[in-house]
Amino acid sequence: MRALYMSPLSPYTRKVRVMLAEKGLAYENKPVAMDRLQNDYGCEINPCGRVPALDDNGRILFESNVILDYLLTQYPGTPEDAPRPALVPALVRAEHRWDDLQVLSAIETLLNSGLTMLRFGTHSGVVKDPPYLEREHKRVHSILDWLDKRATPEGFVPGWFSVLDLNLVVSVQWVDFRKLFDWRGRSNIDRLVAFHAQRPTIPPSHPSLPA
Ligand SMILES: N[C@@H](CCC(=O)N[C@@H](CS)C(=O)NCC(=O)O)C(=O)O
Repeated sequence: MRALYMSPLSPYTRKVRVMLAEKGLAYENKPVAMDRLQNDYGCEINPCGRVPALDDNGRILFESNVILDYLLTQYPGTPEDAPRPALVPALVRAEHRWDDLQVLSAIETLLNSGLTMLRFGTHSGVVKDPPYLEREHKRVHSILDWLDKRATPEGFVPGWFSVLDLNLVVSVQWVDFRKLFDWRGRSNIDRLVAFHAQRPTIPPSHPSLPA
């Protein structure tokens, strides 16, 4: 049995949904009501009390990028009709390990800033963004400038669909869905996102669609 503890609008959950689709792995969705979290979810599934978490035949994993790493390692194959470019075989490239891990961390920080804006900005009901959100806006633009220098129009790892690409596409599509900030206007990132957003495994889990 394979089950994904999830929330339909969660970008972190979506990364795992895309990877499960890439691998052609069947699973059951287990929606988690974050506002009415049962204590046994924290005790038995994810001590952080967050989604996603994956139960893969009794092995429980949490943290989206750890789950992606697990799925790539544990299920090295892809279906015969898998989309092109091919999915990378590993979370990061051995020969570019530190560069790739930094890109992943920067995208994670961008998404965290987006969540902070969602929780404490005008979306949370306040009339005006509190001044400390200015810092989050500066941060995301600094990250985007930095990422643009490391990206190519066809991805962070040209010739492949990488976990870095997956993280970025899902993050900026969620930012658009929540109307948090304008990430566009950088040529490599704009083209990278347009290129990989077409991939058949990406659109079905878009947050605007029913789960
Ligand atoms: N670093 C975690 C972040 C997961 C996360 O923040 N998930 C959100 C949903 S988008 C959540 O569960 N929030 C509920 C909470 O923080 O209480 C990951 O990559 O899985």
